[in-house]
Amino acid sequence: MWLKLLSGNRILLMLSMKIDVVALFPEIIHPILQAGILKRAQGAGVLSVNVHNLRDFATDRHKSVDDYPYGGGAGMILKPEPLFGAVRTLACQSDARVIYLTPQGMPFNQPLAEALSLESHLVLICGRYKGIDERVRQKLVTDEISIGDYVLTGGEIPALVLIDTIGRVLPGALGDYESAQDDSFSQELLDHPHYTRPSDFEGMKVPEVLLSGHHEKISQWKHEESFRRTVRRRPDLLEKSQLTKEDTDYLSSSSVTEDN
Ligand code: 4FV
Repeated sequence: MWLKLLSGNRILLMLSMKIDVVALFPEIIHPILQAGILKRAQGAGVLSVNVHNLRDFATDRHKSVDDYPYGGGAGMILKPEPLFGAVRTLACQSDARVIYLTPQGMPFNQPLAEALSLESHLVLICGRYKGIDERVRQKLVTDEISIGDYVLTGGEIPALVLIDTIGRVLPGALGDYESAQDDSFSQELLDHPHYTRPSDFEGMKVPEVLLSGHHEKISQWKHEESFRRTVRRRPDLLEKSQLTKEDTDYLSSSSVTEDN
């Protein structure tokens, strides 16, 4: 943790986060960490990610990590010994959040990512096959998180979703610190349309207001577009968002349905 002096003598408290990942296929995870914002965040010291092969914690001479389920049924279960060995080794000195990625977990979303980004140490357990022995969940796991209501072949991709989403909101990870502020979901509204040069592409023109330099009108356009897009595509998000008087007027106005 260290302090970074920003312009206008604002001080930024630089937190660094450590993430340990326990996976049966660590090779799936490495490439994603060596590119873009995640690579820069590690280079800037705000994030360190260590990926561990579960098989390295196997205790029997066959290095087995899975076995048949008691009570029968299809699929294999990840054994307790390697998982207990891994978590006890990795989370011993710290008050780490031990997160098991599973379809039975709490839904992952932006507010949860921002909450987890305040932690100093996460240990991510990636499942495989039918799942993990229940005693790991009872004794070691502090949080169960799902990235969505579908079934993947393994927990490696969900772990990467967490690392990427959390990594980019760590102070100092993104170039200009402010940019995560106006993302989709950070205001509980979907993001507004974006345009760049040329202002006229094959006859398709950029909205005049964006070329006006009139900041008040531009931010009003951005909010209205975000709001309309949210009304059309994700009205469920509106329950959580603070609506302006204009928003509620718009909702009660007839033009809601007209907007395609
Ligand atoms: C998953 C999800 C997920 C279930 C069986 C791994 C798989 C296999 N994890 N959100 N959806 N996990 O599908 O987090 O063990």
